[in-house]
Amino acid sequence: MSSSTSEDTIAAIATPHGRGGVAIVRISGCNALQVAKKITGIIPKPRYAYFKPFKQNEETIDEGVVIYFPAPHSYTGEDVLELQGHAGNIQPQRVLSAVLSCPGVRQANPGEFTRRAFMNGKMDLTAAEAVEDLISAGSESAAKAAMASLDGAFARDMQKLSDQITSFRVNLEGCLDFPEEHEDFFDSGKAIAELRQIQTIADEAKLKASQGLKLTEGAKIVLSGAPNAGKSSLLNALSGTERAIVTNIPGTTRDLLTSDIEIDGVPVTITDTAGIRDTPSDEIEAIGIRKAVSALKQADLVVLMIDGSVAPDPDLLKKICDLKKINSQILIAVSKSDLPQNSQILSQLNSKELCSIPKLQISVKTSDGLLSLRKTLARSLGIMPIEGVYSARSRHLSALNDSIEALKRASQILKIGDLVLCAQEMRLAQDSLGMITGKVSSDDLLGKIFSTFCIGK
Ligand SMILES: Nc1nc2c(ncn2[C@@H]2O[C@H](COP(=O)(O)OP(=O)(O)OP(=O)(O)O)[C@@H](O)[C@H]2O)c(=O)[nH]1
Ligand SMILES: [Mg+2]
Repeated sequence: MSSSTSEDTIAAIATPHGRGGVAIVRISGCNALQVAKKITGIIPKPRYAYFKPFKQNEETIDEGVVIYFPAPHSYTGEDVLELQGHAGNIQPQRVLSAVLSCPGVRQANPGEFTRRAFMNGKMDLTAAEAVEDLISAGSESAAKAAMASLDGAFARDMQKLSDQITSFRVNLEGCLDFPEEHEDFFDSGKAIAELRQIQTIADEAKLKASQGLKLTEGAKIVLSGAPNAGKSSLLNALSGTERAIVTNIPGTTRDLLTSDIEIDGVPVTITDTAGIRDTPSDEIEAIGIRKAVSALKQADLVVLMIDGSVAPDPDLLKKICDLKKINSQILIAVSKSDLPQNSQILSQLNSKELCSIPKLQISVKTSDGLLSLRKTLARSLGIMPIEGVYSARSRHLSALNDSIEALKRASQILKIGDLVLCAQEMRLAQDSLGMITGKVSSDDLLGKIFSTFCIGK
């Protein structure tokens, strides 16, 4: 890849909007030095910091530090200039306007600096995407995983996998080119074992990436159940806050209430909902129930709360089956275990229809069962605390899955001795890996990826 592919010079504010210590206007492209001359009056030496007034048409609009990073030793691989001035709601915008008035400079699009870094070979696609994941990390573990990807851990695993596939393909293709020497050249037993080893590496990478995806995307848990079941009490207990109003009046929660917690490092949003009942007391409660149903559809996991201390709803089983139709990922928490429990409820919940749903008893009053609940939530959400996790996105997982599927097919085909088809599947497996790191990419894909970035990155 060439070290500079873009003709126009781009500029943007690289720091967050609002009050703060410093705001940085970043400029990248071949006109960066002219911008330095026009705004600061100097041609800065590479990587030296100068304190200068920033001027527009003789008027001093700010003052601060100017640093110049010539290509290719910069974030984007192009000439980069940084103007570090005062932060604030207005000031950085004034500096940016002055920069944009320089010839050949335009406002950067979202993610355009990082896109240029990728195009100029400064980073592969997993690292470029990790930049955005790092910025939007919702937990320390998510930030750690994003940093691992930015540091190349994901790309290295993909490279290792790709290298193994290459060496396998070299043997295989060699054998196809010289079929008469097939017998001596190709040991099918060894090849099957080698392919198994490649599949193991791919499966390990998938596990790390799928945990990374959970860290990047987080998870959504929705609390559901009849009025007074204890949903809001549980939201408060899990989040350690008094986020929700708790009373013994059925129908206390009307609107959706959310709280962000962490489960084994994964950022989880818990949504408390209006208790669902057939006869809402008024229109407000009815709207709340409709919103609750819509939240249920989008949840990764629904915690259905059932008050274990009262006589069961005669339609309990039907209601659980109806809920399963809205969202099949359910966990049942029988609440108020500190009070005498109604034996009918427990026997109904043990019925055959519900045997596949995890169930546990909890008490928010005594905290009994809350630790087990957190563990069960983690298990139900597929959260596994494993080493070496790197941040990933669903497009990575789907490409990795495609690769793993192609490897599986290759392995079956190899066993029946069709080397031509096996070679084709191995090529497909390798191409899918290329989609992850960006060796195989299209403008469309890059457009989609970088458009989700913030401006200035
Ligand atoms: N003894 C006991 N009482 C509880 C427990 N959890 C909740 N409660 C009580 O049950 C009542 C209802 O609790 P909420 O958390 O408001 O119930 P909810 O499901 O949010 O109710 P709605 O908002 O009306 O749908 C309150 O009086 C709580 O103090 C528990 O574990 N033990
Ligand atoms: Mg409530």
